[in-house]
Amino acid sequence: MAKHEELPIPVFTSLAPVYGDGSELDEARARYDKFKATFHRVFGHAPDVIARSPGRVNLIGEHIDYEGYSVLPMAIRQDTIVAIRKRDASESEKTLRIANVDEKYEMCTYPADPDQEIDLKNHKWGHYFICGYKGYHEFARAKGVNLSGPVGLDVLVDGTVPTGSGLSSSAAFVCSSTIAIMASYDMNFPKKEIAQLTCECERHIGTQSGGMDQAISVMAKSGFAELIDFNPIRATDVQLPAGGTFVIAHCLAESQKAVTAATNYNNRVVECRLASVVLAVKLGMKPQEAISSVNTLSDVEGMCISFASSRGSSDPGAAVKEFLKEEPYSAQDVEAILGESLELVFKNSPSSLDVLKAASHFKLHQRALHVYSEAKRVHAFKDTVSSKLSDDEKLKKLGDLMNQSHHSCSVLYECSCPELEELVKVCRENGALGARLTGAGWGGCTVSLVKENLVPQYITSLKEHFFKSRIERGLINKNDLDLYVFASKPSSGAAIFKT
Ligand code: NG1
Ligand code: MG
Repeated sequence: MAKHEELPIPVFTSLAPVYGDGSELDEARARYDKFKATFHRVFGHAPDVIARSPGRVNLIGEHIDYEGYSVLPMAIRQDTIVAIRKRDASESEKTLRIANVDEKYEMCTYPADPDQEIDLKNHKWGHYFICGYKGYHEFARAKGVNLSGPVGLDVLVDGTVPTGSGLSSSAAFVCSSTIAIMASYDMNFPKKEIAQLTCECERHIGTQSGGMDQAISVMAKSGFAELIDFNPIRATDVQLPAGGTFVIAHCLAESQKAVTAATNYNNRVVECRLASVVLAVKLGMKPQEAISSVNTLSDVEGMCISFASSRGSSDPGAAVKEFLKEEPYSAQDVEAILGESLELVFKNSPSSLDVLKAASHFKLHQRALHVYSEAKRVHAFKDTVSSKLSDDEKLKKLGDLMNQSHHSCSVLYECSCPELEELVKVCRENGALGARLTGAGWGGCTVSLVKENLVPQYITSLKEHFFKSRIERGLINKNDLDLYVFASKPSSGAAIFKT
């Protein structure tokens, strides 16, 4: 039997394989009926095809995918659906019209030219569709497929993943767009190729993302979390222990990653790159060779472990403690070690040059220690799940690992924020076995592991101790509470619906 990741995106003629057969299916039916009616109202035709792709919650393994390390997310029920109808060129002008069921997002219009530049200085919600559009054309071209375009597209989007929340609304949108575009050309490819492709698509928005979000959104299987490996992308099913449930809660600070990339997300990618190149040089590699061949901390892990073993340890962190100073590095400090200006080191990466402009120092020691320790925690999590411990013992250990992960994100990686810290504290005080920020951080959600039988009471306590005062302050509407705190089961990945 072909491996899961070798299979193409499933194509369905009904919603049940994705949305089950309970009340969720009834809700999905109502949503899709309304969606199709809206499409007809806006564009005067029915769509050719609809694709869906879910958001995700990352259980453990934060800010390490772009360093080449495995992560362990699960898909959530909330998703983005994208409907497309191709207009042939004779029918009207060659434009992409992208509408949203949510009126707060105004219709965006773009030229149909797949080589258009995305105007990153003027962020618009429709840019995420264009990421998929550009990326899919590049992919097809590389495969030698002729897309006989450009034509015009009518596009409608409906997303239920809360934005800026660390639940990957962006990947849900980019993946569903890319897959809908692919399906509108009546094509399909193995999931692992689509996971790789969609990751490259999303980089058109200017974040130097790893591939976790797209990989899980494309490859998820209902009932399982997945261990995602990179280079090459691979997904291994992880059956979570019985008796535990993951609860997601929003700290109500929104993180707009596409807008803050230079100081937050891309900054950390650059710091990790500098840490790995400096480590390589300290461990004996020639600076020019390090600059040209070392990109991530996983590239220098072997060298770090060789050093560690000379000290009787197997922990690459031993090399970090020995060779990277705890005090922040200035650009000049790093340039003195590398014998090269940082502008030249990053000359091929405009978004990294933006980081250099915005940064006054680089915390190489802390970022590298986080990455190496977090990479180990992912494997400890997976090993715990498949160990012979009782379910209760497993849950306790998984909770501890989640707490350690949060500590590392907060103290070493500094991607938390006061609201997330408060919420994590409230989660732990109210019975979570473990709680941590999830996703990029700097706002967004926490994920906590809770004994299944305590979930209703736990959610009530979070409402009381975290959300109530925020409702009183008018930050959120009481009726929307269930959007901000909910339990989540592992759901299924991307799908195509032919109507
Ligand atoms: P979110 O939470 O969606 O912003 C981001 C990256 C991931 C990963 C996490 C941190 C994108 C699309 N996603 O996720 O690849 O690096 O942060 O673990 O940039
Ligand atoms: Mg995102």
